[in-house]
Amino acid sequence: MQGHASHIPMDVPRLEIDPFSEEFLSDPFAYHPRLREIGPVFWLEAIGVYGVARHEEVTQVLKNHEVFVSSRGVGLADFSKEKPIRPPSLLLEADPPLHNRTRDVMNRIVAMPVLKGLEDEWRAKAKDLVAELIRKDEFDAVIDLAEELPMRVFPDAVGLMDEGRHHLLTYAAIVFNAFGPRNKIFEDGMADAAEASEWVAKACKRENLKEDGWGEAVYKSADRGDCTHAEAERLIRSLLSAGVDTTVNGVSNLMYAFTQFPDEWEKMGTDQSSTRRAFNEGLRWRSTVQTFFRTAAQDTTLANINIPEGSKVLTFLAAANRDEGRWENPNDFSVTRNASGHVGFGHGIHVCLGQMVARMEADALLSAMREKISRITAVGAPKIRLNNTLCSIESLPVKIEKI
Ligand code: HEM
Ligand code: OVM
Repeated sequence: MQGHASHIPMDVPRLEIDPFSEEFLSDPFAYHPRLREIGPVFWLEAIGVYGVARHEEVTQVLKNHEVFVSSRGVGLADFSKEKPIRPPSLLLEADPPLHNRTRDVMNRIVAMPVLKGLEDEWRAKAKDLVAELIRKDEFDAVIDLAEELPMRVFPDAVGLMDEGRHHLLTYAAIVFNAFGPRNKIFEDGMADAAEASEWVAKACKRENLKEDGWGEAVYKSADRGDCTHAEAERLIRSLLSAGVDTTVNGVSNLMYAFTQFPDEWEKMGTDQSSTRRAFNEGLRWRSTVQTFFRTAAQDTTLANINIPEGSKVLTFLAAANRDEGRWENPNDFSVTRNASGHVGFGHGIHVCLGQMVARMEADALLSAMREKISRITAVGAPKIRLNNTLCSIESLPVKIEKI
């Protein structure tokens, strides 16, 4: 079976719970305390991999990219043994020196001056959206809000063709499911896979990208010789894979946080330092990207435990972000907390390329909302969407009070 190492380690605590089971993924936060308590490193029998759930070991694994590599896949599948479902990402699934080169190319595409040039437009779009929302007293914070803003700003920034943009969310769900095992959650998501993948492949082609977007900018880097044209196409695929579903669910999870802690909304100001702090705290409190794997490229030790070459190690980012050894009252969502040091965007050389993009979307939305809305409360139970990697919400009915 996939992921099953032949050896069973005797020197680490072993856990039966499957972190990709429906029970676990329906409420991962209920299981995280056990993962953190059992020891700094544990063995997950159900999938035959090591796990780390404390802030200290999660950051260590992510920092030590020479030993804990990404090129063998950041999902359960070991690319040295199994064929990946798609050609590997040149960023996420690459090690130095390739990664240095591709990351340099892409850092320039989403550099601060580029983003600053889009800020006014994004803030205006956020204000329009909020004006539409506050005409109603109740709306769905996922469908009407969290899915709307990223879909109004991101595809335009990349310069994507207009037709078929809805495939972006389907495609991302498939990509994030594929980091886990080939379970029912993965199979169910594969229903629309062919169509969505074909659309994404087409959207990444130079002839289908608009002149003034990030996509064409990547091809211009290739014209200058910073990467090949085939690499440019694959790098644009990274933007399409990681750029929408992440921010959608980042906003959904933040709105869920506010419904659970309704007094926090009024404590947040409209200025950038307030909205930034709140979004960061949302990512700590309910991390959108729950887990990523690494593969040990050599025999090594972690917290004095031997990890043999070829072992997969599952890093529980979301659990690290609620480690009581690192955070005070970690289960409280507090917009005044300084959540920096959270690993919701990862850590080390693979730290999120698009974090400033995500932050700018969130700032625009939160400040526009906070200017018009004094309180947000839930009016129905949220509906969770199961995904092997993402903490995802399908529906979150809310009621607002206007200022
Ligand atoms: C990497 C989370 C938004 C593009 C990562 C990683 C995490 C993450 C945890 C680290 C992966 C690893 O260590 O293996 C998030 C979250 C987001 C978000 C929570 C929103 C709230 C975005 C956006 C983009 C993006 C908007 C595109 C503009 C990428 C790319 C990588 C990455 C390309 C791979 C970087 C590399 O390997 O060097 N993200 N992300 N992300 N993210 Fe994001
Ligand atoms: C990529 C990619 C895909 C999914 C997620 C991600 C969170 C990156 O294709 O580079 O980062």
